[in-house]
Amino acid sequence: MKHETAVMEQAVNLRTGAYWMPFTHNRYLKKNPRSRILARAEGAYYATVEGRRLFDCVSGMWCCPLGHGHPKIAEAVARQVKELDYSPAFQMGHPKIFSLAERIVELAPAGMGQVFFANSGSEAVDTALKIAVAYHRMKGEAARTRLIGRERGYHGVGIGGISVGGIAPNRKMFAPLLLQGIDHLPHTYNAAEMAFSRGQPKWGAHLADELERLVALHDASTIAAVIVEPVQGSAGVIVPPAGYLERLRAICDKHGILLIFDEVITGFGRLGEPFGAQRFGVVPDMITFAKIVTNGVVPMGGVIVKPAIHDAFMTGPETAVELFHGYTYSGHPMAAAAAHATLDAIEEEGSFKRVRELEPVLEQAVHSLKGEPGVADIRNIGLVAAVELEPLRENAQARPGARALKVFERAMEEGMLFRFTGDVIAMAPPFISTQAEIETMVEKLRVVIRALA
Ligand code: PXG
Repeated sequence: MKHETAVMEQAVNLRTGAYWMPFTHNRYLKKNPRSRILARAEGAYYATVEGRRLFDCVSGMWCCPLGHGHPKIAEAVARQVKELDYSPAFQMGHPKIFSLAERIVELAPAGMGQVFFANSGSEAVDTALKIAVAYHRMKGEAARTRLIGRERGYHGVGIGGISVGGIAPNRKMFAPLLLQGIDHLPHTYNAAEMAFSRGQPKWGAHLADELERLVALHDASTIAAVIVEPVQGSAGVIVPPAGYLERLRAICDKHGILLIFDEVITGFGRLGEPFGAQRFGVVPDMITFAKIVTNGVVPMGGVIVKPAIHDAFMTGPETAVELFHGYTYSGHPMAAAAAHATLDAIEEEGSFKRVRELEPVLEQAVHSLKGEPGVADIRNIGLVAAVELEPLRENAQARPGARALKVFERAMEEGMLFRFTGDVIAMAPPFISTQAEIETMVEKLRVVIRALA
């Protein structure tokens, strides 16, 4: 009770000035913050400080699919803090991080060998880019420095990640900092060809051939790696066309270019398989992950690499450091404990199978919104879906994002916490959702869309 009272008091007396909120409209939110302040969470629901219960339609920010306050994860973390709270990351280790690396390799597609740990998706991405460039140098191909990303790609907010990323507002403020020698593949979204696709669109595999064009332009000998999200998440759920990733793989193989899958969102079950790599049957050379690996409870990210990449560094004197890279908190014991408990829970609860069972439920439900006012497209795969709305217009001028913001706010009144980017409403419900909860989520979205029409 004491704690409850303290939480409520903090909420009533909330002073918002000192906290500069990330990726947030600070001035707008701070005018009326209380509807956005979360006090607690349990299972698939949040509660705001105002006492409103919200269904967690995006699993936190894609990271908490096993539900909040998972007893096994909570217990593992509590035990770990008493047993070994921190262990130096360089030149030292602790048992749980070795066994976690082994478990992650086992879950990954056959052919992966080692894991390098970081603390976020952004760090994982910058780590992978550094490994890619350094790998070629170790192999005597130091001219392979060029990195290729994709339009509308999101790879976090590190300097490397925004350079290969393709979301314009994340780049333009920082233009002088962007890495040199970067190029981008075109994104694969084409409304005319693929609107209202269920799962992978049939059109668009040929867009992978744009990589051949970039190879012809820059020469393969200058290209280190291509990085793509198997499913583009932040850009509003863009599902890869059938055959597209296979073709990227083939072109990378042909030219000795490393293929990196950024699986920060798709890793650990979101697509009904451990990784997107397995879902799409395409094995990259490196996989970046974060988010679900700890169910969002403790920050953790990392890069899974093929043994050939790791082994290329294992040369020189045995007493020399092989890779001059790492973080104070790489492989943090708390994160390792949370990750082990998360992987246990995924196994025990049959999460991958559950996602495959829920996929058609979400697909059926969300596509029933076709024809509702202002709905321009609906896309889905695994336990992810997006509804793209037509932008609001004022005096014939489009106001991007305005309609989705209204939907987001109104949906909170209906007890639903969605995510929106631009005019896309994203859904990535917890794996523990029931069929009824998923159907209700979509029905509430329908109510909101109609109410705002
Ligand atoms: N790569 C990918 C593919 C991501 O989706 C990152 C890297 C960066 O991870 P960190 O842990 O540094 O934030 C991400 C993060 C959204 C949303 O709703 C997506 C992310 C983060 C927050 C919101 O689109 N993705």
